Amino acid sequence: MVAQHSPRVGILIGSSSDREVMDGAVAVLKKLDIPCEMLVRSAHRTPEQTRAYVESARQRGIGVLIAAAGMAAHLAGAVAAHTTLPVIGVPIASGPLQGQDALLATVQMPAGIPVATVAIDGAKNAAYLAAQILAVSDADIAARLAAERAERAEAILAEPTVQG
Ligand code: RP5
Repeated sequence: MVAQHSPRVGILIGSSSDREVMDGAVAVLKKLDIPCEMLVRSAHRTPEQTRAYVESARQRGIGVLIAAAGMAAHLAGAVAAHTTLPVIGVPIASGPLQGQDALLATVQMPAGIPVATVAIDGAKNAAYLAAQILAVSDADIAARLAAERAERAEAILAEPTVQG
């Protein structure tokens, strides 16, 4: 039995230096009222603890995993290797190549082990995509997503038209 407020989305970051960017994902999920948790787990520095977290995720009620890392970004791929839960990868703009390296490392997965890769530093879209995945079987989340989109469209249409 999974408690009502137990996390539905697990966010792994490769380093505490990724936290600032990924706070954007936490904020989106909070706005959509989707419980989540974010923790530092590295593919290279804590491989066993990363695996243990991923393997226990489903039974803890987590439906989607987000993995964010920079440079030689193997975290999302390593996470995907240990679960059939959907995994969303966020390449982080860190190091001299500013995320170009992480983007390629995250997106180029072998067949059968997918990682849904968002843009470099795409923390917010990772959260929206996680919400949309959960919304497939959760009508309340689907309704909140639809309302948020309508709100966003209204705000755009309320912008003034400037006559030249
Ligand atoms: C990656 O290397 C992390 O995800 C981070 O983006 C980058 C730098 O990590 P630190 O050296 O700041 O811990 O593994």
